[in-house]
Amino acid sequence: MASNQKLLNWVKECSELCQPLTVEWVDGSKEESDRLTKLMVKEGLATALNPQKLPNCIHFRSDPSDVARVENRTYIASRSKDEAGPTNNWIDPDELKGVMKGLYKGCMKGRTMYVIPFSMGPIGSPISKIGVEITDSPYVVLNMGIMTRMGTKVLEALGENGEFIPCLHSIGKPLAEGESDGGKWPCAPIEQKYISHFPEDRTIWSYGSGYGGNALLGKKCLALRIASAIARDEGWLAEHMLILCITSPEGKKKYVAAAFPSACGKTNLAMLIPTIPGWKVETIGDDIAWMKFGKDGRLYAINPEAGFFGVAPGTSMDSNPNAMKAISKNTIYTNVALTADNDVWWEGIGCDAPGKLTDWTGKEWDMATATKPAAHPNARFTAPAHQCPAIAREWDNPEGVPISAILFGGRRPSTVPLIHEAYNWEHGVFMGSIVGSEVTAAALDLKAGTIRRDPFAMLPFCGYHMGDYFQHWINMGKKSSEDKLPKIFFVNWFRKSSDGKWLWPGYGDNSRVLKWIFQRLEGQVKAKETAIGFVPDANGIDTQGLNISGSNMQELLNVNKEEWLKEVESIKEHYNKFGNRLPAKLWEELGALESRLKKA
Ligand code: SAT
Ligand code: MN
Repeated sequence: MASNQKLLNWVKECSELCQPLTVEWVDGSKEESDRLTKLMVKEGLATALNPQKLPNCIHFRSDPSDVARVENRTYIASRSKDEAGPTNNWIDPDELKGVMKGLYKGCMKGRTMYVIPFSMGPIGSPISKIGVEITDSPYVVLNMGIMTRMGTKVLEALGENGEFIPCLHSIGKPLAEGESDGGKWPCAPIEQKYISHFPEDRTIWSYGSGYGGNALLGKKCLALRIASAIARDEGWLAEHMLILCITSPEGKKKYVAAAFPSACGKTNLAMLIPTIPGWKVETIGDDIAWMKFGKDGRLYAINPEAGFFGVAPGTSMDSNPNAMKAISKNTIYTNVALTADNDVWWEGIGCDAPGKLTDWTGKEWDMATATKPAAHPNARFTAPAHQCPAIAREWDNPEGVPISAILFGGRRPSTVPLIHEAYNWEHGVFMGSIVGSEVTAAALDLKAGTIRRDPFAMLPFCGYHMGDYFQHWINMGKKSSEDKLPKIFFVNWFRKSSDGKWLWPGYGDNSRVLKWIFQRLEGQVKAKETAIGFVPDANGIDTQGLNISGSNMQELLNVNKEEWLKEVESIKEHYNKFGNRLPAKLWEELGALESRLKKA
């Protein structure tokens, strides 16, 4: 039982407001997750999967309206609108709290209120933070048990006077006496969904959705939106980045962090199996990095999470064998399709559907006649990080790992070369600020296929004014010296030829690009100085054993002046959105790029 008076008071306040049937403190034990699983299976909300094929795995089908983050219902309710900036939805915090208190009143009737103490990052690490999520969703409890360090051990670490971030969540579907969910995933209609952040109070209030980033409040809400505001105040970085370790054939290790927008292959890169002999890649994290300077002036990163909440479709033994192995047991599947013998299936799993399936909506599905995918494109797996065969031994080291390189990237069919390197930190910040990507299914309310700017892959996740966030990145570079700061690179695995074909094989062959980065860090390889940064020489990328034509390679590394001058115009439009809070330094970088291009 908790001894933290602030926590006890808050739990009491929430239970008086939400009026649950009972309050249960989550301990994080195996008995507890077994009990909750059984309960949900019994109520028809979950399916226990085939224990021979997928031991201790369960399957959930969400409501068809509750399948992804809802950006148009996500709010940064800072005291002033200007503080939230042009990229966030804003409502006055008092007004929003008023509306939400109305919704929370009695919202847990007929349900259990779970109190989930959790730690983002290894318990006791100087970089970690403790949160407590209150929820009426056992699905959330089970997922948080995988995605975070959860339960009694966190309460102990919190102690009597420890600080925690309060995260209140309700699915927004009270039950009348004797009523049950009737086997249907409970959630509120879209206009009642609110994913709200109060950055000054360091508080999260989420209502109406049971899904992923809307409901697992440690992830995007705490570890990115609230943490980014804390990080600005405390002088560190909370980023939407994977972390990996690359080891050369000589046994030298380097740690790399990389920011790509959602569904651009962060998980695949984090778990990559190199196709070049002698090189090794190990995983530290696949989605979020918290980074602080160490006493030695280097930037140290931890993965604040303890599991992977990955996109299932497209994951196969070809695209990501490490992920496939990681999700072979103790995994929660959401919105994938089921086979007749309760195995899972999804588009891009690497084999045809074995007979008729039940699709993610619960209907019979036949590959021969299907008009819609069997798995939702944003179907997910939730799996413990330690189950990944490529997990680095140091993945949960409380000290973190020293970062040598930071990568930015996105889906860019044209213009952006396979890889280029920034001239210095500030040029690298410029690169981060112009990240853009083709839109995919991870965000519900955007048109697929268009390109949107997604600076630092943080567009939906920055908890304050993005112009100030850019300035914070510039300021971070002043805290150390250029030789100790990570070098910054920009990658693009998604460039296409003029006839619309992928130019680069991607996946394991991305190790060839990582090798170039490694060699640049070691000063082992020269590069070509172009208007946009350093680009590999014609023979810079190791293509041995790869069936790729010289002309494709040339196209991949090409910096086209006309295309880039168009890009400059589009960056100006992008920058104008931030008004006078866009750091002057970035306008300077853009001007310098333009004049380099014109001279080229
Ligand atoms: O639903 S999550 O926010 O956890 C995943 C994503 O959309 O990137
Ligand atoms: Mn993500």
